[in-house]
Amino acid sequence: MYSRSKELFERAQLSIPGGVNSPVRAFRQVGGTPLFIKKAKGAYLFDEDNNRFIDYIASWGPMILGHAHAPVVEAICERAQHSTSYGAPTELEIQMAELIISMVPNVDLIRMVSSGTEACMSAIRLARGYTGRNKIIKFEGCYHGHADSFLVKAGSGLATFNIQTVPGVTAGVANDTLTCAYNSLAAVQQLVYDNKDEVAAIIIEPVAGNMGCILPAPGFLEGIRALCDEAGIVLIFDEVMTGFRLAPGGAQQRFGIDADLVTYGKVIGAGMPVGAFGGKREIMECIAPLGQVYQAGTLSGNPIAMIAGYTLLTELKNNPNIYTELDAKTETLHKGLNTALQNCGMPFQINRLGSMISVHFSDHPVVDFATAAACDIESFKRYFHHMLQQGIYLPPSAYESWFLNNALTKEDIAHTVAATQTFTP
Ligand code: KE4
Repeated sequence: MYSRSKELFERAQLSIPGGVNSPVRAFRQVGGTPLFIKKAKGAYLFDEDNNRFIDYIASWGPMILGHAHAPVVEAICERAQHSTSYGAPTELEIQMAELIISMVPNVDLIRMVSSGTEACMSAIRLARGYTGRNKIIKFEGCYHGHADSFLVKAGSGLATFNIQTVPGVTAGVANDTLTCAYNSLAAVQQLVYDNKDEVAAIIIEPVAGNMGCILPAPGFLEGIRALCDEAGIVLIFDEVMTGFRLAPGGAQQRFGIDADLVTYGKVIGAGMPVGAFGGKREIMECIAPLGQVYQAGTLSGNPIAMIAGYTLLTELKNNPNIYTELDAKTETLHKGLNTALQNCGMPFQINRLGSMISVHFSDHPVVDFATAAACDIESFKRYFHHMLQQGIYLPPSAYESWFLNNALTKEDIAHTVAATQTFTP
């Protein structure tokens, strides 16, 4: 079934740490051999043993219209003939910036980078430079990439591997990162009160996707917005996951809440390495070469990544029905899973917003990292492998959101529900 992946995984570990270039791919929480993927098309992955899987990772979000989406592939192939990078400005970067600014609220200026980590790292440096303050507030279980300041009680792979403090992150850096529970407005208010005039930024995933999918409680985001206004704190929405997924204008549009800075990744690059950070002109003008807050990148805004992202975002902008379809597919999946799991003999929770969804084996609502971590991870592990055997590829960790793509058919959703029906913990 997976003999070629087993062989490749053994070989990969001879030259790559852990055999993977990103830890979450290693199947460490769920066990077994990570599958090596040969190709993908639409909603399907094909591994090196020619097994086909319905894909609920979508490269951790980017492949929102499915794999090898023809307009994107054609645009990349055409553009590559004119070189893959110049290290000089191009009209394409202007077109990309103008397109994003036309789609999302509250972004006057935007800077392209090459990953979500770079976007979030740059945004907090900018907030610190703009305010002259040192501390940031992040939420336990949220993940903003692997920059030192974020590796404090983070989600995603850190939660998967139960890494609470990361060797190599100095006490000095960690001490400037304050944390509290997601959905606890009182805790955030207390942190701001206890660190008066010292907090530069509050950075938050407006829908958390790195401890499973966790929705903001009613009033939570609004309360943080008001707190930032009162205390002169920069509110950063990390929309690396939610951007261009929850709506063309992301979570800002979906919730009608204005951030001061927003970070993007994943969908913005259509699978190519792209991140971005943007926001209010008065803040963004502190970034070099206009201001003193330095930030740079050899491949920032490179033409291949730009044409891929530009092509995908243009299709999303011109076809807003895609979001209606995607939300409807995810709702159908949600209702189906809810029915299918009734008879599995285990208490469960399903969290969903838009096309982000996650299943937790728990008898209590999952509303923050503590409740996510208290779930039955062993049952998730068994569910993951049960579904894999049925040709369904879920994220290999209970601390990840699932991501639907619009190439999924009703039959794919029905098969996912039917496979869940036969799951017995
Ligand atoms: P990247 O540096 O991996 O492009 O983006 C970091 C990042 C920032 N903010 C949010 C909300 C994110 O979810 C991420 C990255 N997400 C993980 C999946 N949970 C990427 C997968 C991986 O680490 O391989």
